[in-house]
Amino acid sequence: MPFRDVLEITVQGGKGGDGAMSFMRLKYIEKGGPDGGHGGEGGSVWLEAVDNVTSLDNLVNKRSYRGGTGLQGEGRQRAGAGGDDVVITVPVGTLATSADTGAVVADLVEVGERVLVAQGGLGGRGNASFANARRQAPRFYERGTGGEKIHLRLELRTIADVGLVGYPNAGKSSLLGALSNARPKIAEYPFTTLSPNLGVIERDGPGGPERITMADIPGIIEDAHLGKGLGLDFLRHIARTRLLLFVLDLAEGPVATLAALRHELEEYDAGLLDRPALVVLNKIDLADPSEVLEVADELAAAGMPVVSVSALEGRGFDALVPTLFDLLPPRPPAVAQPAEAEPFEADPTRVERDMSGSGWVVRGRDLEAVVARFDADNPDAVSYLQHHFASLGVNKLLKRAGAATGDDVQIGGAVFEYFDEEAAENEARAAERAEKAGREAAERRYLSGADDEDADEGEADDPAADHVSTASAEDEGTPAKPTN
Ligand SMILES: Nc1nc2c(ncn2[C@@H]2O[C@H](COP(=O)(O)OP(=O)(O)OP(=O)(O)O)[C@@H](O)[C@H]2O)c(=O)[nH]1
Ligand SMILES: [Mg+2]
Repeated sequence: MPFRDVLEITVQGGKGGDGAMSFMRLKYIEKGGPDGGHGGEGGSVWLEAVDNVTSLDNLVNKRSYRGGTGLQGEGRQRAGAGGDDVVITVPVGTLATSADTGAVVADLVEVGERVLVAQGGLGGRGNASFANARRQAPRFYERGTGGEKIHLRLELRTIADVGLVGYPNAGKSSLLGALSNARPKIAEYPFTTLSPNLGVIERDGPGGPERITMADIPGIIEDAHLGKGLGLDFLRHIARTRLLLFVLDLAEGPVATLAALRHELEEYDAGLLDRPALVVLNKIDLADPSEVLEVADELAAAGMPVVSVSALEGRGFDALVPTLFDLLPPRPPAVAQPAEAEPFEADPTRVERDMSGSGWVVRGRDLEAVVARFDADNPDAVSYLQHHFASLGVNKLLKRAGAATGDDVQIGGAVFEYFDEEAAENEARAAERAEKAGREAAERRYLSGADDEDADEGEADDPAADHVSTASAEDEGTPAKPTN
C-alpha cells in the first residue's frame, strides 16, 4: 500500500438534543408547573496524536466522522444525555488545516496532544426555562443546534531534530542504522527508502543521557521541488527538522551534488538554507585518504562543517556524533499553536423585499439562528420570539423599509405577519382623543340642556403589544415555507 501522508476527511459535531416540553403531574394538583429539562449536548470530534502509528494509512477507508447526537430533555427537569465524543488518532507530527480556507486547525507536535476539531451542537432549553411571571405555562421548547462541520486536510510532517538529506543511494539509511536504534532497509539500488524512518541517537551527558532524533528521508533528486521523484512530499518532512545533514557519496561528484541539493531546498523554501547544517562525506572506505582530504576541503568552501565517514564500517563517528550534538539548536519552547481564528464575518440583520415583491425577508445569522431553534407554528414560541425581534431591532428595520401591518415577513424558515405597533398606538391615541372630545362635547350639550346623546364609545382597546404576529391559521393558513 502506498504511504499516505496527506489525506482529507470530514468531521462534524453531533446535533444537540431538543429541550423537553413537560408539565409536572402531582396527585391532587391538576395543573403542575412546567418542568421540561434541557436537551443534551452533541458529541464533539477530536484529533489525538499517538506515536504507535507512523502514517495516515489507517484513515484511508473512513473519511467521515460525526459526534454522537444529544438526547432530548425529559420531564422533572431532567437533562438529556450528551452525545459521545469521537477521538481520531493520528501520528504525532500531523498538521490539520481547513481544506477550504487553509487555516491551521491543529498542529499536533506532542504525543498525547488532543485538539477539538468539530464542536458538538448545543442542547435546547426545556419549557421550564421559559416560565416567568407573565408566562407561567410555556407550551414550547428550544431545539438543539447542529454540530460544527469542517473539511480537514491532514498532513503528516515528520518531526525530528536532524534530517538526512541526500541523493538516492548516498548511504542515508546506512548512516541512520549505524548511529541509532533504527533498522531501516538498506540496499544497493536507489529509492530503497520510500517513507521517512526515525531513529534515536543517545549519548551520556553530564546530566544523564542526551538524545537526538534523526529522520532518514527518501532520496531527493533534481527538480524534487517540482514534484519529481518522491520530491515534494519529503521536502515537507525536511522542513520540520532543526538540523540538516547532507549525506554525499564520495564517488558521485559530491561537490556538484551538494550544490544541487541546496538548490532544491532553496527552490522549495529559501529559509531552509539558513538552517544549521553539516556535510557528511560518506563511503570513504572506497577511496584513498588523500582524495578524501581533497574533496573534504573543497566541500568546506560551502561554509558548513564537513565530517568524513564510512557508514558501512563505522569510521568517523567519533567526530560526527559530538558535532551533531553541538550544532543542534536548542528546541524552541513548546508553544501550543492556537488554531488561527477564522475572521469572524459580521452578518448584520437586514431587510429585503421578498420575491413576490409584496412581502419582506429579514436576513442575519444571529436572528436566523434564533428563529431556527423554535417552532414558528407554536403561538407561545412566537410570542417568545417577538422579544428577540424587538431587541435585535427587527421591527424598526421593517418600519424604516416601509412595511405595513399585515405584510408577510420571512425570517429563516418561518413566515410571520408584520404588525406596526407604533401606527396602532397612534391610531388608538387618536381614537381616544376623539372619544374624549366627543364626551366633552356631550357634557357641554348636557350642561346646556341639549340632547343627551350617548358619546361614541370609540375603539380605544389597547392593541395587542405584539410587534409581529404569526400568520394565523384563519387568515393565512400555516406560515409559508421559505422561498429560498
Ligand atoms: N562501501 C560503502 N558502501 C556504503 C556505505 N554506506 C552505504 N553504502 C552502500 O550504499 C548502498 C545504499 O545505501 P543506503 O543506506 O540504502 O542508501 P540511501 O541513501 O538510504 O538510499 P535510498 O534509500 O535509496 O535513498 C547500499 O548498498 C549500502 O550498503 C559506505 O560507507 N561504504
Ligand atoms: Mg534509504
